[in-house]
Amino acid sequence: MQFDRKDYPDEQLLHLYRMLLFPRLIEEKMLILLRQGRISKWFSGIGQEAISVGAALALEPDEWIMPLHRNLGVFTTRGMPLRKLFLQWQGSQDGYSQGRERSFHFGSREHHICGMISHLGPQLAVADGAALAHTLRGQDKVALAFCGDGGTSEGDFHEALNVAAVWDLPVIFLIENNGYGLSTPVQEQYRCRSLADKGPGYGMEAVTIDGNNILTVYNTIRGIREYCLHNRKPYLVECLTFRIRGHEEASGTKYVPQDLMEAWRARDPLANFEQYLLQAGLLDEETAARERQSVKQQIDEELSVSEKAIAPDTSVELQAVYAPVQRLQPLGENGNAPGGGPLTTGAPVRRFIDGIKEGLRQSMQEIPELVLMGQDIAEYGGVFKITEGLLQEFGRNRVRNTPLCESAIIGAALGLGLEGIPSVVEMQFADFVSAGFNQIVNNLAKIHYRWGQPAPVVIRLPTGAGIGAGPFHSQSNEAWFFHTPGLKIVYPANPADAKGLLIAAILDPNPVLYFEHKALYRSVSGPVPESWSPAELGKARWIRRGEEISVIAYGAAVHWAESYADQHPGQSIGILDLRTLLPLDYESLQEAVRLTGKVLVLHEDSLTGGIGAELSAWIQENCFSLLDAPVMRCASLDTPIPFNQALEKNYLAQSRLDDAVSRLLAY
Ligand SMILES: Cc1ncc(C[n+]2csc(CCOP(=O)(O)OP(=O)(O)O)c2C)c(N)n1
Repeated sequence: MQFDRKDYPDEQLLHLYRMLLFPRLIEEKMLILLRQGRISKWFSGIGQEAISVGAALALEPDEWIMPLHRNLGVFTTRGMPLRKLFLQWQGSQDGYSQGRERSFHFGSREHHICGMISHLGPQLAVADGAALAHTLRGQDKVALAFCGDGGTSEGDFHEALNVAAVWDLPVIFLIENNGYGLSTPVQEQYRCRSLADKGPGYGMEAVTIDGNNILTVYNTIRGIREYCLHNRKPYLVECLTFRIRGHEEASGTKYVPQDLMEAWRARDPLANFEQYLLQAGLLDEETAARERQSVKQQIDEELSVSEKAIAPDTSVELQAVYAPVQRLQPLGENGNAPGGGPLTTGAPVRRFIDGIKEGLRQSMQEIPELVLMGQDIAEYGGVFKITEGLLQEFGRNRVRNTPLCESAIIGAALGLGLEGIPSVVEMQFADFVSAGFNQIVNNLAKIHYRWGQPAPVVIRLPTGAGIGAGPFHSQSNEAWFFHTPGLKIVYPANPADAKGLLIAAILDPNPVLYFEHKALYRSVSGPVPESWSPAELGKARWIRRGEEISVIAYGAAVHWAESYADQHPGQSIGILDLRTLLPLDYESLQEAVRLTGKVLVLHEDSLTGGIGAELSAWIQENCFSLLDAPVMRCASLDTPIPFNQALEKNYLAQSRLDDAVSRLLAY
């Protein structure tokens, strides 16, 4: 192996050597602990350490790295205290994730390391977001994301590289091509000659290098970093290496041909660099042994401290899910209805869509770093024209047209959040959020619980049927997310809430899904306070109180209930607008039961597994003695949403409301 030391002083080379020793010797120790059952699972990076160490050293300490499961060398090179790492792997309260995450699935803001989720590819777009944050702030910093050869086959790889290229982001995408994805050899993973060949396809420079040569990795990544900053562009680097041990310790390496293994063993990054240092006279056998001994001693000492691991505190589990809300501003003087209070009267009357527009525009004015992202939202103003004019007022940096890639944009929003920049992502239609589902339910939703990182991201979802738009432009998909801890879900039904709840969502450090019903945009009007004031999340509001039955609804269904009640003045019908689905206002639910003893849950989404199922279950469990009838649900049919107007009308819950109310009244 040839080493090019450039003009590095001897101490620097010895530092590289020492940095290589840490992951290797820690891992050797951990393999013993694994056999003793003291840690549960181990993904080996033996043979690949030069990549983690070389890349981490080539970056500045405050540049974000998105490592994966074989990058122990990133964690050690960034100087994370070993005892805390050991505590992490033992699942201790004092580890980085307080016992909530395993192996390498954790991050640390202090060390600018973003914790991975198991799905691998989603890390790449998060790097886009971090690089975007630096770009917007005019900082000379790159972000670096790791990816395996297997991970390059994921759609997230394509989306993230494309976004970085289109947005000219200084991201280093580093592929560790170690020959196998679990047991799948590269011949079954891709057909290009080399993975670096993919770079030019995205309009990106790319190179393939020897990933087992620490100086090659270090020199190359340093050079690439300079390139990215100078040219404001991303770069793809493929590091050739090999996985010497099994995918994880239980799975072995039987499927690897012996000669291939031997050839790569001879290319061991640590042994080869050590040999080079010995030959260059920078190291002798004795010093090498002393170095190893000193690292081993440090590992043993830190390990003995970590043996006093503390069991996690189970009492704070539910509080750990959400980041605490600190930024809510006081309510405006002109009385924007807080929580479940009555709607403001006297404020100017606006349409539902204007409530959203105002909430967005004023938030952009009040929060100088707030970024909007979405397809066609800039010049075109979005397909519903909600962002019209915002480009002119706030500029292209903050009002960003995106390529057609929901997953990467939601991932990028999380990356902005790493740097404390809040963002609002517009789904063109709520239906398309399925293409970004993984980032929402696994990355955004879980990140605070997993390692304490807030995700200040609002996703706007134009939702709902009633406009003859067929199965893929009409769905109510709030229930897909309702089941996921860590998300908040708001669903306004009137213009004041459209504004106030949107502002609250933007000020919230947690991921908030903001459902906006398309059919309400231009059909519903009402007073909207002029001030920039958040409504309170998690508070329902009584539209009217009744004595015979209580209808619990949200979104367009609130208007169905109102119009039904208007048409039946002889019936005393209370209507509770939930406004926020997560968190739910349980007090108001209980009040709904107490007032009438008869509850109908009305929603536009299909019946089975909808929000009504949960509300009904909760009421029956907690308010049984207050009930005079079973909780009933009126929901849409359990079919996809049909296009034909008569079919759509038949699909929607509204067509069965009369029957549901009559049955409940008669009970
Ligand atoms: C989306 C997804 N599918 C499947 C898996 C299971 N899995 C975990 S690691 C892995 C192989 C990854 O291969 P590669 O990207 O080459 O990384 P390596 O493990 O070789 O470092 C697979 C299939 C996963 N984690 N995520």
